[in-house]
Amino acid sequence: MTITNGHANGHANGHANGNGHASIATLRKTYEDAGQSHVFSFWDKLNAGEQESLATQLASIDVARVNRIYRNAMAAEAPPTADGLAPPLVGKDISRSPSPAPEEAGPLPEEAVASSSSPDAARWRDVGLRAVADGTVAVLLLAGGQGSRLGSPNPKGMYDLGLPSSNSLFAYQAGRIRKLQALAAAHAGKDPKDVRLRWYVMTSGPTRPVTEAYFAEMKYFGLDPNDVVFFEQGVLPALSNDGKLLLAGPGKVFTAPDGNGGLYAALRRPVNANTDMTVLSDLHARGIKYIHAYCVDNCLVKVADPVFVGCCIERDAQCGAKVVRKTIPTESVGVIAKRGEAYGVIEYSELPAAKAEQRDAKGDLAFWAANIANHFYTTDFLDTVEAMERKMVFHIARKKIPHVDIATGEQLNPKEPNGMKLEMFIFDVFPFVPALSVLEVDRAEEFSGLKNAPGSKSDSPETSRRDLLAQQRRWVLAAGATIADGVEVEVTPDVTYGGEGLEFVAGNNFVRSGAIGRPEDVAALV
Ligand code: UD2
Repeated sequence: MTITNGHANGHANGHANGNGHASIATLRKTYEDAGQSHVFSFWDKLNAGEQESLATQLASIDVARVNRIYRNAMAAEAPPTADGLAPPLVGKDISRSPSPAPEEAGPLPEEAVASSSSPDAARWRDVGLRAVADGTVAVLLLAGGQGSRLGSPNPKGMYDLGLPSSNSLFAYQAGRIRKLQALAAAHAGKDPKDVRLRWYVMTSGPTRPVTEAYFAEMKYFGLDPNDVVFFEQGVLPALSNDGKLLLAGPGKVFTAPDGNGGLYAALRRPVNANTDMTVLSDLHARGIKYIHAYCVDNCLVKVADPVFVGCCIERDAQCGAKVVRKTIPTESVGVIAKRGEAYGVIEYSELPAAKAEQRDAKGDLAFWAANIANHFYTTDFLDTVEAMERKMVFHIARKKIPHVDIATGEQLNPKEPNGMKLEMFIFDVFPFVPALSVLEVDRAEEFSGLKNAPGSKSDSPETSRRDLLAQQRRWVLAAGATIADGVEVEVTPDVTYGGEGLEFVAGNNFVRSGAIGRPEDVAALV
């Protein structure tokens, strides 16, 4: 059936298409009612295929919800009004975050924080290893970020730090999963093939195809492909500062991942088009009770860390978060703080300078508990997030967004932020949690972010490589070996998870740099 579609200029624009284009008029009306009709500015210049793809994309966007999210995000960002009350938020979707404004937050009380260096850590490790051996633990990797600051064309997990092993971040994380499976099996006296850690990998539209292809090319780093589940977070349109959808091109709205807090909605969506299995349904089907969620870009991450998992299980916590001591007031990390009766994270982009600079009686940073995007959840808790999601406010990330100038059709690449991406933050559920389990860990052993381009002074490929090899040097020396100056000895996760099991290097003096993935690799380096 051919539908003709009269235009203002009388130009009949028939499409051989079923009801797809009968709804163009409906789509136009929806966008006009939402004050977003400019997205059709170049419609007449698009060919049939381009019109089809734009119509499909526009139909997939709930533009009224985008407007509500924009209004509420702007209201949440606005300072409290003269009467001290925050501006009202509108719509059924989003109400004010339950947390008091960052200005009212207080430092985290010391008694709220457990430490991985406490004598309890050995017991926590035992509890965690048993949970892994019992198959009740899974790993959730946040890998949907586009890594724009790093400037790499590929997803961050594929980044090669130039290590002797050439292992990527994904390879290290997969290796740690494999090693932990073996450690847990040995700890519980089980057959290693019976102990499996399921790995849920959250990608975003832009990172999914390349990530899946890389895992396949690397043969899942020796893991069973059936234990690796890819799923995808949602996207949201990017907006101009006055809330208008930005066009990436004449026939395409600019969309971006909806923030790592998009995880929660993504857990409830089928993991791919060929199944109705969701991450949540899979967790329940497999009796998985505990999840360790972590950031792809931390080269030191202890994947499914049994000390952290055990600590949270013992404290009967629904959610947990690892923290390290913040270095400087301006470090780009969220801080965990007391917000009302609960603990919540204030992101670095929203922490008032006065709070960032505030010092305690000892002269240390009052807001010292740096969030390292390393979280624990119970499956039961994840089941409850949908209800609280509507209270979670989207955050505004002001960015430089390439777009088409609606008036001239010119493609613009701004040098300054010209618009915003709306993101939900993964830690915005913490205010709903009565007792967040906070575990302080040693930064040198557990946190080195890969955020910035090569040559940057912090959080760069060079600092990641330095911190990872420094950690492994400490392990090798502690195991009784010596290393000549300038020599780099890498010990991959094939031989150790956290420095254990390196007895085989004792008494050796390493005079050549290289990677040790098996004890027999030592001979070539001494
Ligand atoms: C994150 C934390 C910050 C601090 C810092 C430490 C959040 C919101 N902020 O800041 O408090 O812990 O890390 O390094 O967690 N990601 C997605 N989808 C998205 C956006 C991000 O999966 O839409 C992933 C991303 O792949 C990465 C993680 O979330 O694994 C953190 O994202 P980021 O690097 O954008 O966050 P950052 O460094 O601004």
